[in-house]
Amino acid sequence: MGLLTIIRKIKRKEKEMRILMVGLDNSGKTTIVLKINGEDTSIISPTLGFNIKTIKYQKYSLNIWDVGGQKTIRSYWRNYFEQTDGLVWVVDSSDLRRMNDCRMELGNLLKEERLSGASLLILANKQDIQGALKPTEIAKVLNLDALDRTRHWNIVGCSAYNGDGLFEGFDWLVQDIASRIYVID
Ligand SMILES: Nc1nc2c(ncn2[C@@H]2O[C@H](COP(=O)(O)OP(=O)(O)OP(=O)(O)O)[C@@H](O)[C@H]2O)c(=O)[nH]1
Ligand SMILES: [Mg+2]
Repeated sequence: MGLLTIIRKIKRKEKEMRILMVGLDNSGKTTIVLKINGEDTSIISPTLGFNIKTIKYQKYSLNIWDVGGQKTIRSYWRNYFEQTDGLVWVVDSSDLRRMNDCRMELGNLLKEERLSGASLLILANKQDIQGALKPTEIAKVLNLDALDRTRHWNIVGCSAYNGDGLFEGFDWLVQDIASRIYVID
């Protein structure tokens, strides 16, 4: 292998980001990943294990880990924490009944030392549904103001159904990670 090839390889590696998608079951994690990748979102079933997808996003390559959110398998989330650059917490903004669960699970997740350096994007998904809580309301319910002061976080309303807000959210996440990781661009 020539030196240039090696350098190119390193460079390519540098532009990789590892993103972990988490949130309660049915919040829309898998739909969001498919939508961002321009894939069909009409047939989706609950994720029982995990899916990994590598997506080209701007000049970056995102390794997206989409894990199942059902209660019985949430304990497996911890297997995916290592080397996470960006954490995407997906909320079903229309699921008022489970907002408390949502807050508690997010709270537990953020106690995790291995995730302490990860940028946190909260996606207030399903904004297309009538009666869905707005991002500001979700921020209140989830008590985001109480997050650790060193945490980089943002909340964005979106709909995986029509795509609204997804790029706004991921643009922020990718820029935030890039500004932390890549000194020279
Ligand atoms: N109306 C509406 N429905 C959505 C939206 N996003 C996802 N859904 C629907 O919500 C259901 C759950 O979506 P999934 O993407 O499977 O949710 P998930 O978070 O991956 O669920 P688990 O894999 O079980 O953790 C599906 O029926 C989706 O079609 C949205 O923005 N609006
Ligand atoms: Mg899923």
